[in-house]
Amino acid sequence: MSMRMLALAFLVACGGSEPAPPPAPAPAKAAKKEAPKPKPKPKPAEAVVVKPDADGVAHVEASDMMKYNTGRIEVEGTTFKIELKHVGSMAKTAMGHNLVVLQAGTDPVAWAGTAVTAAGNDYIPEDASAIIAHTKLIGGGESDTIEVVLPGPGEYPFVCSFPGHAAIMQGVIVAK
Ligand SMILES: [Cu+2]
Repeated sequence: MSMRMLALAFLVACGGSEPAPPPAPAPAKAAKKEAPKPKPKPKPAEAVVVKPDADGVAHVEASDMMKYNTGRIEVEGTTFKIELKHVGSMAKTAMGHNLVVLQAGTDPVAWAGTAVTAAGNDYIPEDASAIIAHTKLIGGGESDTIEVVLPGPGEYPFVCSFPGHAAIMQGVIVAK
């Protein structure tokens, strides 16, 4: 084979062909992106409902994150118990928590404002007229259980009276 023949053969083999057709469009179904699955969000505490267990005890947790695990306690009747458990590890002087049940209609944040001066009494003010029941002030790893006797069915605010906690650490007891 001469050089000329080789060159021709090369041209025939590789040159002058039609441009390749564009790739066929993928079927619409395959092209459609699957919607990303929404990530499970932690429920805000307000959305978590706590009810008394078989022994009539409503279990509430408080943490080093300055939060209760619930913003709503639902009870049947007007007598029940609340166990407050501090699931954190911080000392009560730094991240103390209590749970104070207040008379219906009491503004928990405004009331807690009157409690900040009562450091000597674990933030339970001398004027206890708005208080229905309250736990001790506790630190990490501690718990306290109290009996609550409500004056009747209705909605009663509860709050932590440790300074600065009331705006976040509050909720409502709904008694039917
Ligand atoms: Cu607190």
